[in-house]
Amino acid sequence: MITRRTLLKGAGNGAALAGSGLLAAARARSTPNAPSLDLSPLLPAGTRAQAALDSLPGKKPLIRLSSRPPNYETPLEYFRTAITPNDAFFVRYHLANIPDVDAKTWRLTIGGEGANGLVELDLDGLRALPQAEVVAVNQCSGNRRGLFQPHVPGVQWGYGAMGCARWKGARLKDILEKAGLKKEAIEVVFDGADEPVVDKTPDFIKSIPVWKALEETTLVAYEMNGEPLPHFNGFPARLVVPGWTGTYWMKHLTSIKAVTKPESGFWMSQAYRLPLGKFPVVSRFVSQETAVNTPITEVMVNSLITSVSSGGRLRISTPATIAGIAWDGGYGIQSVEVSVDGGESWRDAKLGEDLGRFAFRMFNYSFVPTAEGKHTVIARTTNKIGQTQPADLIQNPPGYNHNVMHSITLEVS
Ligand SMILES: Nc1nc2c(c(=O)[nH]1)N[C@H]1C(S)=C(S)[C@@H](COP(=O)(O)O)O[C@H]1N2
Ligand SMILES: [Mo]
Repeated sequence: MITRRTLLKGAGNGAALAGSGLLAAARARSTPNAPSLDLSPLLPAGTRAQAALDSLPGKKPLIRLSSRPPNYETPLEYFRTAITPNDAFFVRYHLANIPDVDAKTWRLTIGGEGANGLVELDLDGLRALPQAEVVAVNQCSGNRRGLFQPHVPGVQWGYGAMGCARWKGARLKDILEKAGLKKEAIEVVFDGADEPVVDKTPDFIKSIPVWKALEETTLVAYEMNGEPLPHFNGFPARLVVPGWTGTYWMKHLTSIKAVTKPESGFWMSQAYRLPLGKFPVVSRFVSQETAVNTPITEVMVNSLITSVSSGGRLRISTPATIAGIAWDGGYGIQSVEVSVDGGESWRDAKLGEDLGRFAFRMFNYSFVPTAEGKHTVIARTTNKIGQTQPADLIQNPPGYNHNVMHSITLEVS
């Protein structure tokens, strides 16, 4: 059970650090051991009544939103570094039957009517292909759904249905080349080893357009932050689609098919769709568009304040740092602005190391609070193509693409 007391306690810890100027030191420390107690920052009352900290095998305690299928969110404190540790990386599944995949017997088949032949790769065969690396954010389309007002149904994610890792694997284009791609191929379709428990639930099958499949940065990854993929993040191999939301990042990948007609299964034709024209999307999936909706594609420009939780305290006349992370769909971060007066005035934050255009970019802003009382602190990112975070939520029935500016309240005394 998450009580008001544990929430306040969690917030207080961060604030004490900020006030004493130890925040930078705390951020510099490696993986924190104790998960944050701040389980439901700013979420409408009751939406996450079932949330609790719980450990899956091989994982730190994460925020459990459901266990069958496992849906576990990363607590805020793990976003104080640009790379999210494997054992704290969020877990999202649609289907409850998730087999332990044996690396020795695992096979990946590549074929489909849009390919010239059928090829089978084992793990050694995959590893023998030229290796590529990319640091990229994997963010669930429904990240922050729990913050939607009015409420929308679905997993009530807070801020942590995302993570950023260094992925290593083979380029999908090199894998496709093994089977040979026909000119008529328009999409590439992916399936994983997990299955529905009940027959009437459709298998989780996803596709991407051929142009996205052929991008240098689209990988079939077998390593995450220098380690084999954790079981719950897709062991032994998963698709990595930098710039696009997590739904396309097929885990426990077993089948790749090039096709000449749009994939029509439930998870493409019914789910993960957005009303047309609502979001400033550059990267389109034209073969899946209809007159009324479009599949979700790229990640929206966004940011998150992670150095301190809402409700924290700052000491007057004492230097304080507001820090966090910024990211977008791969256009690159132009600037992060921070307001400490509820949006009246804005100052540029300092940007941290650039780990590549698909990665989390850290930011920090230091100031000395001079007035007592409540301060509303807000962060706003602008990317290199001029997209910026909205002040108001862009409503949509499935609760996707929440990228409203993150706003927290701090008490100065
Ligand atoms: N096999 C399989 N792959 C999957 C899914 C799934 O249910 N099964 N869910 C997708 C969704 S919606 C997301 S957001 C990401 C989450 O990746 P993670 O669990 O490694 O954090 O995996 C994607 N790949
Ligand atoms: Mo997702």
